[in-house]
Formats: sequence, structure tokens, C-alpha cells
Amino acid sequence: MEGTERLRLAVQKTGRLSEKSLEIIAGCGISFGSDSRLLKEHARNFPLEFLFVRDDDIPAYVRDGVADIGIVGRNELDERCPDDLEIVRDLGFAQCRLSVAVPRDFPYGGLQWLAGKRIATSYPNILGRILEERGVTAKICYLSGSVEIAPAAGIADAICDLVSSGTTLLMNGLREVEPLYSSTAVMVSRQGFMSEASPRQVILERLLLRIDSVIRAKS
Ligand code: PRT
Ligand code: ZN
Repeated sequence: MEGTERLRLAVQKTGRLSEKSLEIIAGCGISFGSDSRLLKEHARNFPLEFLFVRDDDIPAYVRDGVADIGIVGRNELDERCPDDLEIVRDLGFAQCRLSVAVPRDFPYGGLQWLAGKRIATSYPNILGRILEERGVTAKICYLSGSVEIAPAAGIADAICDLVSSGTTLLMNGLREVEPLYSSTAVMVSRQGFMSEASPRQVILERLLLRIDSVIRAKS
């Protein structure tokens, strides 16, 4: 039985994932307050507790058991701890791609052109894995943000960053040449949580039934 147990869900406090994450939960008929200053809050009519945190920290919170589940971009998951977590649902929103872009006038002749070049990115692990799979050896330069300015600043020859509309690349004089990886928001648990048959896992099953209806209704 559930008793007083609550399922702990980590969601992004502010950013591209926040609104739609909460929209899905609200679409499940779950009600909660809307005080954005709170870091922790529980739902009024469902055994669910929210932890509002930075998206970068969500994989580690779930891995370490601070939260049972989290909503995060697949890109964060694959960059940070691909083997510790399990995707329980693809939520479909926050679609984007990780692409290589080069200065607008640079000749680009396919992935091999990148051999020996410097590529700036905030996703060194994903990029490193993909380049290795494709047999390209490049120098990956890690930047935590503002990756688009790297070529103009002389730090890199190309960049590899998330793209959705493409406007940011255009505005920075860059051209998207190689989409490497696609991402959407996913709900994750730690490995094995779904087969534990614990009270909180039972709550997750109930939540997922509702989430599936919300996703079906949207498609
Ligand atoms: O503060 P916190 O750490 O929580 O948030 P954050 O600033 O790190 O993340 P946030 O809110 O920007 O993004 C959260 C997640 O949204 C990402 O991990 C992706 O899964 C997803 N997402 C979807 C995107 C984009 N689209 C996106 N376009 N994340 C970032 N971008 C950036 C991109 O890095 C580039 O700077 O938007 C710019 C490009 O956008 P376009 O539309 O000009 O192509
Ligand atoms: Zn972040």
C-alpha cells in the first residue's frame, strides 16, 4: 500500500523544460501551487512531490535517489550518466538536435573535414562518442555556454551545439552542416526502479497511465 509515500519528481525550475513539464502533470489532473520561488512542493490530490532544480543536476539527483524520477532533455542524460538511468517515457516536447556548424563561408566537405579541427561544444561526451563511431579524430574544446562565439573568437574552427529554429546560428554567422543527434524531453528513473514493486514505483505506474493518456490526446 502507498500509505504516506510520495513519488519525488525533479523538474527544471526555470527554463525551456519547466512550463511543458508542469503542463503534462497538470494535464494528468494533478493540482499544485504555482509559487515559482519554492524549491519543493507537493501535489494536492496525488502522492507526488516536486523538486525544482537546474536541469543539469536532474540526472544526478535521480541517480543518487534524491528524486525517484526526473524530466530532462535526452541530451543531458546522454551527456552525464547514460548507464545509471532508465528512460520511462519519451515526453516528446523540447525537440532539438545537436549539430555541427561552421562559419558561413567555410567550405565543408563532410564529417572528414573535421579531422584535426577544433570543435567547441558543451556536449563533449556525446560528440566524442559520435566522432569515434564515425572514425573522425578532432580536438574537442569544452565550453559551458555561448558556444556560438567560439569560431569568431578564434577558439575553434567549428561548433557542435543544440539547434531548434536555427536562428541563433544564423545570427552568429554560422551554418548548420551536420545534424548528429536528436533530443526530446524524457522522464527518467534510476535503473531498476520500475521493477522494484515499491510503494513509490506503484505510484509511478499510476502516473504513467495518466501521462500516456495526455500524450495520446496530444498526438
Ligand atoms: O538553468 P538551467 O541549467 O536549468 O537551464 P539551461 O539554460 O541549461 O537549459 P535550457 O532551459 O536552455 O534547456 C533545457 C533543455 O531544453 C535542453 O537540455 C534541451 O534538451 C532542450 N532544448 C530544446 C534546448 C533547445 N531546444 C535550444 N534551442 N536547449 C537549448 N537550446 C539553445 C541552444 O543551446 C542554442 O543556444 O538555444 C539556442 C539555439 O536555439 P535556436 O532556436 O536559435 O536554434
Ligand atoms: Zn542547464
